[in-house]
Amino acid sequence: MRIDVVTIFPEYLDPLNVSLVGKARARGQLDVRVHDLRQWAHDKHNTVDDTPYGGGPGMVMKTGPWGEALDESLADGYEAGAHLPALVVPTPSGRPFTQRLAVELSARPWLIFTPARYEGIDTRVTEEYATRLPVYEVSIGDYVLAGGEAAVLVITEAVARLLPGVLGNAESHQDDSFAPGPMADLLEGPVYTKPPQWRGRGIPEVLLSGHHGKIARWRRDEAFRRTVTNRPDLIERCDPAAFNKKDREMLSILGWQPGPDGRFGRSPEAVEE
Ligand code: JB8
Repeated sequence: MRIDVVTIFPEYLDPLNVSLVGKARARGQLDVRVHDLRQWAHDKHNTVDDTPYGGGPGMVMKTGPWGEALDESLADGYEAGAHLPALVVPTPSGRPFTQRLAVELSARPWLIFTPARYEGIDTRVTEEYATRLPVYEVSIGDYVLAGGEAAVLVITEAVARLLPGVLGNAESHQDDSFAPGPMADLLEGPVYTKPPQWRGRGIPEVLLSGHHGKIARWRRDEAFRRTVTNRPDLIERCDPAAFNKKDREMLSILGWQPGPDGRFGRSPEAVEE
């Protein structure tokens, strides 16, 4: 996969040289090019922003530098043999970034990220490139960053670990919270390793029992416990056909019952805390 990033803070992307993504680059599985947007700002002060039409606070990133940066990055990638680029635009107004979207992006050969600063990029830039390319406006969560660079780090890591050969067997992603697969709709429960006693705290006996069936059931119960507490929305939107008898027992213990539509919700008599 090829990834281009155009930014006014190229140093902000230095973490892409570290750990999983850094290793994928060193192995040639990922070709990352970081570009300084100011290369394409031609006035004396390398201006990339201007005041917003219609007034209001802050500044807006200008069309000119982004247009030249994207045209040149596109031409360079095509010459290098890459094809079907998709533009990924981090913005708090974008669609939520999810594991499903990470999987979709990981199937593309070439991503171009345009992390903005200030109040964002003049809308005509994404409009223009959307006539030629798939454009994904993406938000990594309901909070506001000072710019899109941290979102690029997040999205790149989530995507890179899905590329063939990037994760070793030891760090396989089959069972991750949010990975498509058996645990798709529940969070993962607690995990333990050596030593067996630490500051008076032991290991749940079932994990030492060697009963694989009981261990799997315990893990699923703990997954329900954690999901009910931290992400009740995940239970509410679950297809109830995904729950077996033991699942339903656990949900009942946790104060959840099927409603008229079969979907689970918190029992009316269940009291918080
Ligand atoms: C200026 O919170 B965010 C985000 C915030 C931003 C920009 C991009 C993304 C650009 N502020 O996802």
